[in-house]
Amino acid sequence: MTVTLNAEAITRLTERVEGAQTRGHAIPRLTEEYPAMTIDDGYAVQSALRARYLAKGHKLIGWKAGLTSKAKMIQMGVDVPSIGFLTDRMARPEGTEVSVKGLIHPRVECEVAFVTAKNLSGPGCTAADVLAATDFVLPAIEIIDSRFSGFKFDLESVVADNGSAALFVGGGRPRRVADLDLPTIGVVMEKNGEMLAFAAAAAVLGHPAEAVAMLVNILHDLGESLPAGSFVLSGGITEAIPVKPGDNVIARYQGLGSVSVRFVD
Ligand code: 0L1
Ligand code: MG
Repeated sequence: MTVTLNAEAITRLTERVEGAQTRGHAIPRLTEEYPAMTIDDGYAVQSALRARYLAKGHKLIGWKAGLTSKAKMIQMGVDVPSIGFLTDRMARPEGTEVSVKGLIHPRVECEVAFVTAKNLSGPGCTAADVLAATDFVLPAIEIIDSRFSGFKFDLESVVADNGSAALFVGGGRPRRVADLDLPTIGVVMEKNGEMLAFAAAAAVLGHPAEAVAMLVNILHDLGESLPAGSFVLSGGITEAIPVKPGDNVIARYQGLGSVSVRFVD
């Protein structure tokens, strides 16, 4: 870990990100004030942010891998995946209306979610370890929201902003991984009846379980592990699609059913 920021700077940045997330206002990327900030500094802010939410009674229910497909990396101009934490307050039920109130510039991503049955820890966690520890997988839509003005950001700032985590919806048909050829599963994303993106799950690091293994190894570097019963988003399979009130989004997963969300004010 190469943490260069002192404790006071980490606290200040954590309060700034928390304010932007909870009040829904955009802020300049953190590297404008701290140009030498490292990705590990970003994770130090993210860990402090997690501690603040948990102290307020939010429950940690899992983690998200982000920037795990070429489409997302190209879209965002980065070449390294990231992770973020997920809490109970971010979950929304499938098929219901999801309010975008308090979100700055929401976008949707279709992802494969994993639910674990055994603890996983790094270093050296592999995709095979992940598959052996997985209870089931299910389709999910992640609603991300970057808090940085004008979408100007960099990986250091995105990591501090918890990987743009905002809301997520799981649904479709949960399946055992042994019954699936996960990388070949096709996914189609539709908005308002128009097909906007499609890809196979292999777009996520060749196999979504690779993204979960990567996440577990980053967790190890942060002094954490992944407990049994965790919900893990493995990363957007296609590029992210902007949404606004009135939009209907449906993600169809071959053999896993579909997840839909209607966005409202
Ligand atoms: O879920 C993700 O892929 C994280 C994306 C971070 C950048 C963005 O806001 O799109
Ligand atoms: Mg995502």
